[in-house]
Amino acid sequence: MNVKNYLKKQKKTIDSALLHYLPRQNKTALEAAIRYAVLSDGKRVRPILTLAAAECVGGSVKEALPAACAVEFIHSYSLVHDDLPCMDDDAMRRGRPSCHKKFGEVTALLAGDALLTLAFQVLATFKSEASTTVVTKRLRAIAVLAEAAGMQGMVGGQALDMEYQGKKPDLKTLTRINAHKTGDLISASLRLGAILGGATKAQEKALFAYGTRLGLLFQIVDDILDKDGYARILGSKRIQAQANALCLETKRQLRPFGDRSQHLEAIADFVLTRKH
Ligand code: GRG
Repeated sequence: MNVKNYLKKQKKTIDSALLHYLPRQNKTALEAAIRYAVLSDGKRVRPILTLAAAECVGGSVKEALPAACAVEFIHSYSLVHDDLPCMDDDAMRRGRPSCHKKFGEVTALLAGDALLTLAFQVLATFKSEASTTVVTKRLRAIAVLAEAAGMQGMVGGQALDMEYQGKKPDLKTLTRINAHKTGDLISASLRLGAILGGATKAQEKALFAYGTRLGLLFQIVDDILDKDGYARILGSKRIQAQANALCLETKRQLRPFGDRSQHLEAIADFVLTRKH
């Protein structure tokens, strides 16, 4: 299956799983805002990575799906909050008015809070007959996701980014901001897939190494597309060469998996060549 079809198929699986956890209807403004924030045209890159990581270690998509949804809920909340006037102040998101433009700041803020909480509810909810192994995996997943999303991770990166608003961070600071703001959730998406898929410690480490590099690649390509960040500091030619080299290094982390990692390899190429 080529990468486009693979991504389409996985996105469909994820979209219907997300629906399962969301309010059924827009009964209140809060419910409408929550559905609006999630059910828009996102690429679902992070949950796709979770499923691909689980597959890569021979695990089941079904077991990894709640974690994939949890990651997308965290990502959706972060976009809602990031667009608020007190943060990046963006009027548009995923090709339509951002959540606060549509529902007002109070409802958007609360929708983000609810999505953050929902992510952990999804991970912490399982059938009463769940095995000790499943419960242990879920507990680890909760800890990994909390660390990646919280003050040592995405929120910490966002705080540093806010500190540098209107200033030009040097390359080292920019890399620190991106590693946490964007990178930590991407690498956690892979770790979650590894954990739920039953990876060995060495496999989890390799997938995490792939994830940290992919996170940086994702941000570099974002900057190339926006002519911002790294592209502004290094120039478009140098940064494109760095992105190409980083993509190779990212894929090298998958060597231990042989053929099993073909989707993750294709995703790295997709991230490098994406146009939006
Ligand atoms: C508010 C706590 C808090 C954190 C915000 C995610 C984030 C942290 C900021 C977003 C700023 C931004 C546009 C960064 C560039 C990289 C990025 C995360 C892009 C959006 O992710 P995609 O391209 O979006 O995966 P879709 O819409 O496809 O889900």
